[in-house]
Amino acid sequence: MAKILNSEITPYPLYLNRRKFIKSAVAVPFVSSLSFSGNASHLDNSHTYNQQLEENEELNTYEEITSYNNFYEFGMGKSDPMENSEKFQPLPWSIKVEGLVNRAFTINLEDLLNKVTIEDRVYRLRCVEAWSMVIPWQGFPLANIIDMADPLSDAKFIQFETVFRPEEMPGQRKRFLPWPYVEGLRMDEAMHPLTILSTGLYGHDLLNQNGAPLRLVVPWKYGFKSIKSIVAIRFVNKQPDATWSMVAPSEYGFYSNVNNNVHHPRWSQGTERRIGEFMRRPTLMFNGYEEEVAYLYEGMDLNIFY
Ligand SMILES: Nc1nc2c(c(=O)[nH]1)N[C@H]1C(S)=C(S)[C@@H](COP(=O)(O)O)O[C@H]1N2
Ligand SMILES: [Mo]
Repeated sequence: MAKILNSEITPYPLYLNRRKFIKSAVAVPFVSSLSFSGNASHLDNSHTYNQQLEENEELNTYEEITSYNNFYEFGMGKSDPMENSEKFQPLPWSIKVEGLVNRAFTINLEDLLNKVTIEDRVYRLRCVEAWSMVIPWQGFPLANIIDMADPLSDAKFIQFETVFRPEEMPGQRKRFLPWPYVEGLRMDEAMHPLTILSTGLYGHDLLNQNGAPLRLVVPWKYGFKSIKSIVAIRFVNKQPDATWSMVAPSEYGFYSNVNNNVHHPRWSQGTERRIGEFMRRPTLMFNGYEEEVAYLYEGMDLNIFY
């Protein structure tokens, strides 16, 4: 990536204070920080919202996280995003925030990152295809952008849109999916402190295959909700279109909460394969974030709102 605002080397993960984290951290090639964030907040873990992992969980390696991806804009295979994304130019980048708000704005990514504090978040990512990873993200709460935009009271949902650049994204020259990729969250899900916009992982700017330069991460939902390379954030009053639930509504609902009791019509969601492991693991309700998020769905029948 071309523009580097902060050339200082960020010692990777001071925040990884648990022994198993440190163990997996040393196995990672040390990467200098190309972070956009103009502050040293990577080093400040006092306010982070890291989730505790189970004793038997380790971080996936940088190599695993950057070589086994879903990003149909670059092809349908797991190695396609790594192999076909080198032409993609994530900088300069601007994001449009629009719709039912008092303060619509378009902002350059660098300017946006000067207004937020980048935090470290270790999250599980559970793909709907029943594999999973544990990823140390850097990012900031989506709630920060919501505050900046000051939504009107009838803004009930947010829709997100991925960039459309068929010249740089070979998958967009095919009809794998209707482009651009779109996703959505209900306002309370979007405001939830676990929901972040990520700019990096393992102390390194996001690579193209992971959704550079800015992508959503919603750890209690199936991976496809975590939309990559976002150019628009739109406040709306009705449940917005989301790519996979448009394409196959009976397989992918709008909510798409990780739920080990509600199965995909073609496979079970009860277990998962953690990338790098041989044995399958049981899938946890809400991907292990039940205590934090179950209240959002109280009174809803999750067999209907899947
Ligand atoms: N724009 C866009 N965002 C996307 C996808 C995609 O195809 N296009 N794939 C999703 C799916 S299915 C998953 S599992 C995650 C994978 O994120 P990762 O490759 O960084 O692990 O990205 C999600 N975001
Ligand atoms: Mo996925």
